[in-house]
Amino acid sequence: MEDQFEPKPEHHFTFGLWTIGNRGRDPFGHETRPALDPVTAVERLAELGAYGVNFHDDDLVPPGSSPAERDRIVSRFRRALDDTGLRVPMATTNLFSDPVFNDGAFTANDPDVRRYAMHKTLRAIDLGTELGANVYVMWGGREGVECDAAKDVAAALDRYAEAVNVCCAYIRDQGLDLRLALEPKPNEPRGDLFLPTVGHALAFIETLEWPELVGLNPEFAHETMSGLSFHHAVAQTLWAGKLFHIDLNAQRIGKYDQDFRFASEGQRDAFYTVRLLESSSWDGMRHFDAHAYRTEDPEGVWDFAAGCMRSYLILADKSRRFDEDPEIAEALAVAQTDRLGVAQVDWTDSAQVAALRHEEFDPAELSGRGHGHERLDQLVVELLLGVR
Ligand code: DIG
Ligand code: MN
Ligand code: MN
Repeated sequence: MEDQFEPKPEHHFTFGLWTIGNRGRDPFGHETRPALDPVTAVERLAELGAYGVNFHDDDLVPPGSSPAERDRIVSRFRRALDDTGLRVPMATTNLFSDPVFNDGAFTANDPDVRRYAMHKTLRAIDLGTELGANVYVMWGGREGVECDAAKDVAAALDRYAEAVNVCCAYIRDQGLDLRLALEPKPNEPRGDLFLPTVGHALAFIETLEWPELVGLNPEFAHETMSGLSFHHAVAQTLWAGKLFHIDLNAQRIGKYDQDFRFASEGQRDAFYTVRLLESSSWDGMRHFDAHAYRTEDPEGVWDFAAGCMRSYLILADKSRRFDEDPEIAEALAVAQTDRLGVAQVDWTDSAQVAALRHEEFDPAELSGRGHGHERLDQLVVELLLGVR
């Protein structure tokens, strides 16, 4: 019998080369796995039913490669894509590994470093679009500070905006079918990062020259690190029309960026996130920006990748069961969830606003109305525990 949770390309599951290629190094230990050939990554992801693969420029073309080596690498990678049917929906730049970015890339105090970071990004945009990417992620891993006296935050945000505007200008000038997706994170590897949450990033986008070209790539672990609800962050990003991409993984509140296998932690937030993506019919990539435990051998990496996709499909099935469950439907009615979507006052009608000011209310009667949230939440818990 077919496994109903078997990943297929139409599910739009993608992985970055740096995720399945993560070699297990951490701040306190060396690599535990050998390097993964990008072509092998493509072949194994295709076997597992993934839709696509993403990369940072340096993941595919090692820094310092000659133009001839670059072309050879790209041709070989493209052959693997053609042979397997795997796509490249997203690309991004590594502006965090090279020591040159130790004080930031777009927000480095040194203008020569800022110019180099923009140059590297424009080249990486060419590489990504050459292989078919139509979303370009910008994660500012080094855009931040430890020594607060050394960094003028307003000036840093001006420079961040300058770099994003330059990239948008390049996209427009080259006529590229590409949109930028900023990826917020509160800290790590810098003490504090600029654009730390979805909220900061949404406000930042509105200051840009071409805000319509710029959206977000929210990450489960990054909002969770701050103790925030990830699915609320995604809901507001969708509400703002700015969900251009998403980084799915798992994370425990208050810990370092764990980038665990999707749904291995935070199952409730993961469930509501999947429910949101599926019920909003969002057709973007379900990208897993995560990696296998350091304990895993090379084969364990593919257990990790399969687990990410399988758990997503299981939670999508739970969401369908939620919609079909009569007791949950009844509990939703008691909670009046359908009434939140109904506007109450046309603020352009002065008579309505004035009438509201003089309307009579009985707060005591209003406060006595029950909501049935305990029963509703218990039904959801039982759904997730597999007894409904
Ligand atoms: C880490 O969360 C970041 C980098 O891996 C990459 O730039 C981005 C793409 O998803 N996520
Ligand atoms: Mn992360
Ligand atoms: Mn990420």
